[in-house]
Amino acid sequence: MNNLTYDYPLIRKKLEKALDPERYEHTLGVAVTSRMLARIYGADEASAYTAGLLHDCAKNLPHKEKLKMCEKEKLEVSEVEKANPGLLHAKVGAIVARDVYGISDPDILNAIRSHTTGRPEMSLLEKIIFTADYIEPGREERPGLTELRKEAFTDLDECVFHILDATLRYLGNTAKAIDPATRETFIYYSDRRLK
Ligand code: DGI
Ligand code: FE
Ligand code: FE
Repeated sequence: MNNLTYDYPLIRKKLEKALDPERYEHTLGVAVTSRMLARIYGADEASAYTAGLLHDCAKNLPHKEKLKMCEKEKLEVSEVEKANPGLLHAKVGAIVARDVYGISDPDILNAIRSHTTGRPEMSLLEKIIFTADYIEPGREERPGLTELRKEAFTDLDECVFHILDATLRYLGNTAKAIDPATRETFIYYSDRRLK
């Protein structure tokens, strides 16, 4: 249980300045959805709301700035990330959440870091943020989204698997490079279903 309290009005005010209006709306949708999932699955609701609010806090930073921060933090930037610097908003987001928003809870920082690609053996909070990001009410319709929105509240691991499956299909159609983490996460959650 996390006994920390967070100044949500202040966090929201800073986020509203840092993000474009659509991204800010998305962020509120992810935060509330994460909180509902936390209640269903017995995760800490404050952590879920906080991680949901902050998961995209680096989304509107210029690519150059994200790359600079990775260098400063000695974070490795892979070839796939160099070709798709948008991916960096997740790992840079964890740094911004720590340094700009004062978050120290490692589970919250991990949930921000892993929210785009996922990772094998995600914590409950990480799975909640990963899922809420995909299903929040403001997300535009896409094939299977109605079913995923139901499944998120009944079988979280199966929903994580289906989101990864949909993401890999989408990436296959756009010919964008797949991050090894996305593939590893897919294989991990695919293998677990068969056990
Ligand atoms: O930041 P959001 O738009 O809310 O959502 P997100 O952080 O899940 O990012 C979504 C984008 O990330 C979407 O366009 C697909 C892309 N993405 C996810 N996994 C990979 C990926 N892009 C590449 N190139 N490779 C991946 O493995
Ligand atoms: Fe994101
Ligand atoms: Fe998001």
